[in-house]
Amino acid sequence: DDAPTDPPDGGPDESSHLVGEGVARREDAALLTGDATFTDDVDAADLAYLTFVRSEEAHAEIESVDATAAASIDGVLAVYTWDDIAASDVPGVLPISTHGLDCDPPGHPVLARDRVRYQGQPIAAVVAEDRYRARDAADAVEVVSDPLPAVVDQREAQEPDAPTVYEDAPDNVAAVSELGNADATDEAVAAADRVVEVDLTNNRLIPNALEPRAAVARWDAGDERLTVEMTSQSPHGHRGKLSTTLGLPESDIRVVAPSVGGGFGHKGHHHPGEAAAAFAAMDLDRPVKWTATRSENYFAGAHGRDHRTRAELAVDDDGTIRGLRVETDADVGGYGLGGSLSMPGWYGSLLSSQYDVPAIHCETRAVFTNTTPIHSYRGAGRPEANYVAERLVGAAARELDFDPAELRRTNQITDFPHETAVGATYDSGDYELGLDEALDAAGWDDLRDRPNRDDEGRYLGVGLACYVESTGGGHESGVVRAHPDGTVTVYAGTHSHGQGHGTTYAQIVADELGIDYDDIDVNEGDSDATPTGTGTFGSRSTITGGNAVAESARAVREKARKFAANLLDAPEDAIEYEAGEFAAPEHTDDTCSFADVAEAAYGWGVPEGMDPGLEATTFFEQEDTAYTFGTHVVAVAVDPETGAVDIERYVALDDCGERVNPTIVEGQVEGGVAQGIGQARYEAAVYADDGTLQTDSMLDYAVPRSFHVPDIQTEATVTPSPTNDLGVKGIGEAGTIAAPPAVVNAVCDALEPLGIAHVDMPLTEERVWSAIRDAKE
Ligand code: MCN
Repeated sequence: DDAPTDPPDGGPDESSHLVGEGVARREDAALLTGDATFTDDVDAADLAYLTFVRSEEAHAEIESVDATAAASIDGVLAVYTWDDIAASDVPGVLPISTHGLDCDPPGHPVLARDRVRYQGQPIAAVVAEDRYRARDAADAVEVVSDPLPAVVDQREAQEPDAPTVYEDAPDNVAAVSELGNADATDEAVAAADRVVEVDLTNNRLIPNALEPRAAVARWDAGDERLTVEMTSQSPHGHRGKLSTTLGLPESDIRVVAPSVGGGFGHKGHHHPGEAAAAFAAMDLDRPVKWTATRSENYFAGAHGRDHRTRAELAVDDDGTIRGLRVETDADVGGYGLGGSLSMPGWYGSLLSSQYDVPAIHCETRAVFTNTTPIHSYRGAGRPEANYVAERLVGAAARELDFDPAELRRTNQITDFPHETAVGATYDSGDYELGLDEALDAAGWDDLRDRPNRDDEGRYLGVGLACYVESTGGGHESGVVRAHPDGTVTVYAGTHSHGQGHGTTYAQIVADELGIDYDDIDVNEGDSDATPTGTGTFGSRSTITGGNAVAESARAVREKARKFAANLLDAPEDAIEYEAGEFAAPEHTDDTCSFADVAEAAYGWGVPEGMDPGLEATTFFEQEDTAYTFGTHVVAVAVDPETGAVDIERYVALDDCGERVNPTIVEGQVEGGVAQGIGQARYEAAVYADDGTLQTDSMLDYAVPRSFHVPDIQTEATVTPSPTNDLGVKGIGEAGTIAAPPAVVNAVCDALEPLGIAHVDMPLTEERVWSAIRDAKE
């Protein structure tokens, strides 16, 4: 019953309740038929093209950059180096948040100043009449550099003789953050019957959107205003960052995100590309386009994850968890970027997962290495935290000889709100129900009862992972504007790059206004259209943007009621409103429609005491975080001859509160699970010791193909969140959080008869086969 519903003849019945319906995504036709405009489709008269000269070395001093030959190539308009930026009024350094830092890193210059710290760092930018000449000229730029020893591993980087990425941070540690209570955790570890340990690698991932990053910058010399069309998840966020990098007031910058072919976190981050295009557009007074190649995305687009963690779970023989101690080395690459440096609460604060853990202590070190900067990849800290918690609980179940589901049930939090030992206040949930429903749907008992091996000799296993995800955060603006003909345009500060806000926001507003869904247009992605905006990340849009547009729609409805009272010549409290029609049955048989009211609101002779117009702007501020939760169950068969893992069954049960659109929610879960399986089984960025990225294309970096992704059975429970009127929680990242530990737990369960306790992600055939071979030796 969650199949997409096609609104018949231009929309569902006006009186129907659309929130909760699986309305088909209205944005797909344009995206699928090529009608949508992506950044690289943007054209302009006199458009020039920018490309970068990038460092081949991961760590080197730049001795000289000679652009003479490149600049003399026909059609080349400019070749910029750091000297050109230094000679201008432009600061030219990407801003980073230094909150909580133990050192003062110099920041990421748009073009290398004197040293490069990762392979692919931009050294010079070439602008030419077309992109081919720009590329040829880039090849003609002569860079002389003096290579330095590189370090690519965050633990090795802390060794006394390791190369230093910044003089200011001699041990390469950028920041140390602590969460929880160290003494209470020490006591719990000392008192518990046993302590279960894991040493885990959370593999470095490269976000793979269909569309590489791109920007088109235009400078209006008359207005002295910069417009940047770009692949952004957060147009207002990029406006603020560009303002710092370029030294322009925010009010002189407009950022527009046209259709964006996927973001997954890394299009929220500020990269040199858009800043260099803007610098060139202002300098040349011509529109300038920059589009990353796929390889450039691999070398120089922000990466995600890359944690190394030692963790201990203090647990009694009856299964009671007493404490959790976690020590994490988080690689932040050559230039830690904003959040990754100061480590937001999204990692440590989720370590309690669904369990009542009385004492937790987490120490996280952010470490510089000569690798591509780390920012966020779908989940941003929460998959890392959940992997630690759920692998530990999996390992504990095995040591205690407990059914992994029972061990979880024994420790699940049952009362809400619940404050964890790492300071998160879970708003609501029914964790046991979610677990039970997931186990039922998967046939857990039958899967557990299977023999260790099937007829083909494959090892059979079943695993699960529960999770809790913090969703939402901050404030968001939503504008609802009725036009004189009764149609409505909604503007929000969030940005949909695959999530389907055009559909879900229209569902919300249609319900609030009682008008036809097809009369509602949704617009996002223009920093000029809303007063401000925070953007789309952290599964925050439905909670913040959805509630903002809902509140604005309610305000519009209440104003419309006043106009209707005037049109019907009846007192306001006698006005009834249903399905787009205002009536006052005790006063008149006349009725008027929402469109009649809108026409009156913009017409001559607006009633005394009322303002003309029918629109409202709301800032929705989310005060309390909403915690999504769920349980995923995986059954696998592992071929000992080849190491191949076959996922035979995947059940995802997720609870994101009220679902605006269950079909879109399912799609979000499935996409997230596919990426979670990608992390668990295939994907990892690999560096050679000298800092050369060895996985620099899709030939080496294994993104799962459709046939690698099993059928995913999606299930749901619905626990409305008390934190917001819509009762919603976010869902955009849930799959990436639950899938990796669920898959690894299942494979470890399968390999238990061989005495294999753990295999690090990604569980490639080679790794699994090697683990089996080593175990047999
Ligand atoms: N939804 C719903 N009911 C809920 C929760 C969500 O109907 N209770 C719907 C929403 O209305 C929205 C979608 O599900 O259409 C996702 O909403 P939400 O969970 O609020 O997440 P965001 O819209 O803020 O999206 C961000 C999240 C993140 S952080 C990443 S990364 C991510 C993701 O979404 N990147 C994506 N999903 C993606 N999907 C696609 N196709 N492409 C990406 O780049």
